[in-house]
Amino acid sequence: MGMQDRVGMKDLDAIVGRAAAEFAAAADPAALENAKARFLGKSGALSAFRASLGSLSIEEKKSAGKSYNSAVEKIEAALEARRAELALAKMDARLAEEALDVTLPGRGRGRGGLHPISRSWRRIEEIFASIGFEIADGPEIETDWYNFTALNNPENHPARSMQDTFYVDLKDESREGAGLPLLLRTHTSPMQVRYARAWVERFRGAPKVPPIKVIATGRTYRVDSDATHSPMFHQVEGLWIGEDVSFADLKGVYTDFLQRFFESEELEVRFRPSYFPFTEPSAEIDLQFGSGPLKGHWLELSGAGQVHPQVVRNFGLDPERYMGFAFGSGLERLTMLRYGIDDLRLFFDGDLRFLRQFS
Ligand code: 2U9
Repeated sequence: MGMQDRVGMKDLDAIVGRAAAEFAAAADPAALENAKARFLGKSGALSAFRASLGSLSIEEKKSAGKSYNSAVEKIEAALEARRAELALAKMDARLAEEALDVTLPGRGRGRGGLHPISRSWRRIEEIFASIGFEIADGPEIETDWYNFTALNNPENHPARSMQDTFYVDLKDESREGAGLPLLLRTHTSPMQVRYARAWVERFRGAPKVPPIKVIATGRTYRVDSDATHSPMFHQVEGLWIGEDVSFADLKGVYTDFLQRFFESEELEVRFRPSYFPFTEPSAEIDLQFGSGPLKGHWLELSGAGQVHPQVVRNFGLDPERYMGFAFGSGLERLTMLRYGIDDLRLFFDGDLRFLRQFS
C-alpha cells in the first residue's frame, strides 16, 4: 500500500494550510493547545502520514520524510507565531485594563484648618510677644497651692469646693500641699505663678529682679455646663510686675491689645470697679466698638487689677518694691466677639460646616 493511499504528499500542504487557519482562529491559549493536538498530537492529522513512512522504500522515505519534517516545522512555526500573538494580545488587554491617565487632574487632599479658638490663641500670643511678653506654659493638673493659695484665695473660698472645681483622684506630694488632692486648674494663673517664682529664683541674690512680663493661655476647667458655660474653656491671662508698673500701663497695654485683636482703632475701653481675691484694686474691663454690628454697646470682656501684695509675696518678691497688674479674659468670649459667633456650644460640637468657615 503506497503512502498516496493514506495521506498523500499533496495533502500535507492542505494540512499545513488547515493548521495555520485553525491556529489563527484560536481565540485563547487553551483553544490553541487543542488545535495543536489535532495536528501534532498522537492521533493528530500528521500521525497517519508518519506511520505510513515505515512501509516505504529508502528513496521514498527520504523524500516523504523531508516533506513530513517541513510540514511539522511549518505547523510549529505557525503555532509559535500564534502563541506570540495571543501573548501580545493578553498583554495589550492588561495594559488597557490597568491604564492610568496621568493627565487627569488630581483629586487633592482635604486641607485641615485651625479651630477658631486656636486661631485666637495664636493671634493673642503673637500680639503680646510683639510688645515684649514672654509666653508661659504649665500643667493642667495642678496643686491646690498653685491654683488657689498662691492667688490669695481664702482657705474656705467656695471656688475650692467640689461643686466648682474638678478634683483628681491623686494627692499632691509637694512640700506646699502634702496630702491635698490635685485638681484641674480653674484658671491659667498657676502657670504665671510658676513662671514668676522660677524667674525670681533665677535672680536670687542679684540687686534687682528684672520685670516679669508674661502671658499664659490654655485650657481651664470648672464644674459648670449650660448654654453659656462649658466645663472646659480657655483663658488668656497677662502679668506684668516691676518696680514702676502702674494701672496706666495696664490700660495702655490692654487697649493696644484689643485694637489689634479686633483690628479696629475705633474702640473704647472702660474700667469698672470689681473684686478678685488676687488683685486689689480690681476692675472689669468693658469694650465699646465704634463701628460694626455691635457699635455703641458696652460689652463686658475681661477682668484686671493691681496684683495683690500677698500674691507678689508668694512670688518671693517684696510687695513694697515690686508691684504690677494682671488681666484675664475668656478666649471663647474674645473669639465670639471677633467673628460674631452667637453660641458657645459651636466651639465644642465639631460640626465641620461651622469649622470650615475659619480655614
Ligand atoms: C497672677 C495674678 C493675678 C488674672 C486676672 C481676671 C482679673 C479676670 C476672668 C475673665 C473672664 C476669668 O475667663 S474669665 O472668667 N479673669 O477677671 N484675671 S485679673 O490675674 C492674675 C493672674 C495671674 C499670678
